[in-house]
Amino acid sequence: MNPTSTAGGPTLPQVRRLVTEIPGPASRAWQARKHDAVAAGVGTTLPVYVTAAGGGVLVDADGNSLIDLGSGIAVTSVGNSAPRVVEAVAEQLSSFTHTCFMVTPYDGYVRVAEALNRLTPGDHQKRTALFNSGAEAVENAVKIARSHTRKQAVVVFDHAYHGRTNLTMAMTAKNMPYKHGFGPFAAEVYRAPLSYPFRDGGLSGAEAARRAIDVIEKQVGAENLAAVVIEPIQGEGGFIVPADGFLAALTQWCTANGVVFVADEVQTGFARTGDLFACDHEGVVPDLIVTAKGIAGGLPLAAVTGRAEIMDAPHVGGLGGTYGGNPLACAAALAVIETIEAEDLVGRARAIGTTMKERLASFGDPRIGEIRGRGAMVAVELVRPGSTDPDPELARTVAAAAHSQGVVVLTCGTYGNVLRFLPPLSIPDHLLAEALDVLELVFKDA
Ligand code: PLZ
Repeated sequence: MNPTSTAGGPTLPQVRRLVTEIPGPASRAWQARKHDAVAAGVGTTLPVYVTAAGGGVLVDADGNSLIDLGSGIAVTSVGNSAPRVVEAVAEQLSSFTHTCFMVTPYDGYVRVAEALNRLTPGDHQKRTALFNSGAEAVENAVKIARSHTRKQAVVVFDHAYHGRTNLTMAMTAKNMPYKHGFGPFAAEVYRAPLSYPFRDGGLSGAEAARRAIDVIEKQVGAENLAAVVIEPIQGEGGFIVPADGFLAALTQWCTANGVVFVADEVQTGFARTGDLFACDHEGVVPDLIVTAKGIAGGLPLAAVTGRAEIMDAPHVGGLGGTYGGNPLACAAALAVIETIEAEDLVGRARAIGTTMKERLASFGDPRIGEIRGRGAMVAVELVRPGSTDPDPELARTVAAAAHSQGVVVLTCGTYGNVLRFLPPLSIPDHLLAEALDVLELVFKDA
């Protein structure tokens, strides 16, 4: 096969094949040019330069074919260059690329809004507004909640990640690398304790919610609070699944106190967790839901969807942006939704999750403190055996070894000790099994 072939998508051979060390000479040459051309602050986890991707593989400039367990951080859930996405975007591309929806609109935007209103949790009347990135959408959810409630404070949680813009840096918990040296941060952002079953002594969902609500009531006050913003399963913070009932208790408190409950489903949305949205798992109905990443198969798109009376609060012209709901991204999103429904990717995510959790458990490794996640959003938290002391060194070692064996994995967590897996839902079973074989060996050697 021609190693420099750029034909991606599902036509790529679904194999792990290493023809050079990782990264190989061509990637190293590009990395040297990157060093001279790109701002140092933009880091790279695994500097293989990709030329094609699809199904469950990434092909690099040296002709290596790597198994993808990252999906570009939970974005290409339908697969890279998924057929319906390619076709829909190509068609849109040849019609028009941009007009600006705020100037002369087009139907793709409206169709995406209708689809999101239909698919997101709850059967109340909804409205949607489209943006470019997760962070931008989170900012807009806060603007909308403030406009609706005429209050200002925002509550977020320990270990939260909401983005890198000024307001979302304030909302994100972790200093390094996201915030360090970049302050001052936006005002009126307060942090409450999360439900983190592995580290909070096994508080029940109701107990953890009570603890959070106490902090909110004593330190903020419902009469000042516009919104509670939470990831239903935390992503960057460590794939932390709150105890059952935690989210439901928070939503109830919000409803009773005139506070907008915002679910940040940027990482968890669009079939990733084995439900269309993570909130669906417990039947939680957020007032506003923020989506991005998996929504458009790799094209930049994000959305805020929610109760009509909240969404319609800002004045006409108060929401927008040049590119929000770009026609190509909207065409991609409609194709993604069609793909999820036609290929039952919700079911596929569940099956992937079951396979992964069973295999990871079979490693029987005492340094794996917890295997957690839902659907195809799975992680292992690595600790010193017999304790909950984080072992970030092991996470780094295992990730680096997996990379050198051609398996793309990511780390996360406040303590950097969580190895996370976000395979594209288009990954074939044999590649998933092979990636887990590699991980088992890597754990043995580490
Ligand atoms: N909310 C829950 O996961 C993005 C960040 C990677 P943007 N997560 C990946 C990095 O290091 O920058 C994310 C998220 C949740 C918001 C965001 C922000 O989404 O599209 O990156 O702005």
